[in-house]
Amino acid sequence: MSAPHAPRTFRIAAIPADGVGPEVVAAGRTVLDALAARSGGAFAFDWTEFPWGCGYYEKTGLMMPEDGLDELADYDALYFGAVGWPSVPDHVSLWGLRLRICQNFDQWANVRPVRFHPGVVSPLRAADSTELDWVVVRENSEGEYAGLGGRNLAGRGPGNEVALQTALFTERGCERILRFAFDLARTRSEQKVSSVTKSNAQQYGMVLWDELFARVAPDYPDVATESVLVDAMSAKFVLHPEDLSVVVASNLNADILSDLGSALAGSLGLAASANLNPERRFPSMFEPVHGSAPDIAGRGVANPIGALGSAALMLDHFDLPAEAARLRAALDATTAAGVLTPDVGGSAGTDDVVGAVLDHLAG
Ligand code: GGG
Repeated sequence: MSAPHAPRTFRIAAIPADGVGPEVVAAGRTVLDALAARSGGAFAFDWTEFPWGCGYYEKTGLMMPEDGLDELADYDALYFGAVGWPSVPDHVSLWGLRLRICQNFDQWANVRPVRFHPGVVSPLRAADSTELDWVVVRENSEGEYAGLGGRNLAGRGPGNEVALQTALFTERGCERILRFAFDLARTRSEQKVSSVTKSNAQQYGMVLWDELFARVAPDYPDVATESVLVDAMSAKFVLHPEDLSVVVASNLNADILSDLGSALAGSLGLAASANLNPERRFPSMFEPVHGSAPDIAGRGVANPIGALGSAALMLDHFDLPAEAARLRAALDATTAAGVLTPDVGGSAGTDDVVGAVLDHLAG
């Protein structure tokens, strides 16, 4: 008699962090554990929670311990909530936790799918019946978020302060994210990559990006391409969403465009994301696109769909595509049934949404 398969146990570091982060991470853990319980022992999750974030900062002066990256390095994945709280300057909390993790673990590809959710009214869907199904690919390691620059330059007195914020574009960094976008486009029904810059005004880094896009594109003759300025692309998101499939842009531009995209889909609360280290030398991190939303924190009304969609991306990363599809189908069935939080026009609480998702998974 052959021995039963040993279950695959995925070790996950949960970092709920701030505001609504703990509520949506708890939602994700509940749903992922339910999927594991239904897998007949095929896989399991072993969770460790790290209580880092602005509360930790208030006690220690740090967003995470000095050796926090060492603590995370051996996990199979990181499941993140949201960072930011009014008592801590936003740049301190962001750089002290989320960006510290992304940059040190070389999570250079931030994948942000944007799509309609059944039952959710969106500004675009109200206008016509266009389907929306894009992926925004964000360069996640350099660009405008390279952390380069300075203030209080020598020789300038009060009232004359100058600040420099330098964007870094490397040939390696740009080329790898462009190839990532092309490879992703090849897996989709519409094989097209739209590259976004502002190279008419930013004449060094973004011109390098454009040149690399033109150099890489011939390696993917089966994929359609366009190069669009970011201002024009913002208009295109609204006016011609049907023209888009994979949109690749620098750190800042893609951050802005993906927020616009998720608002067009109905709410920032719906948007999922994966911060990937494609080489798998370091753990990748999965998190909703939304921030900590202090105005609704602790009220039980945070939309968990973005965090649950991020859990689906994590299942893809673990090579469990059928489980990821099952979870996405349960999310769609939940929104289609009108179980919606207030940000998408409903009156359901976070737990109601989780309950409905669990019911659909069980059904
Ligand atoms: N869950 C994502 C999150 O907490 N975002 C907060 C934020 O301000 N992020 C800026 C960024 O994505 O670079």
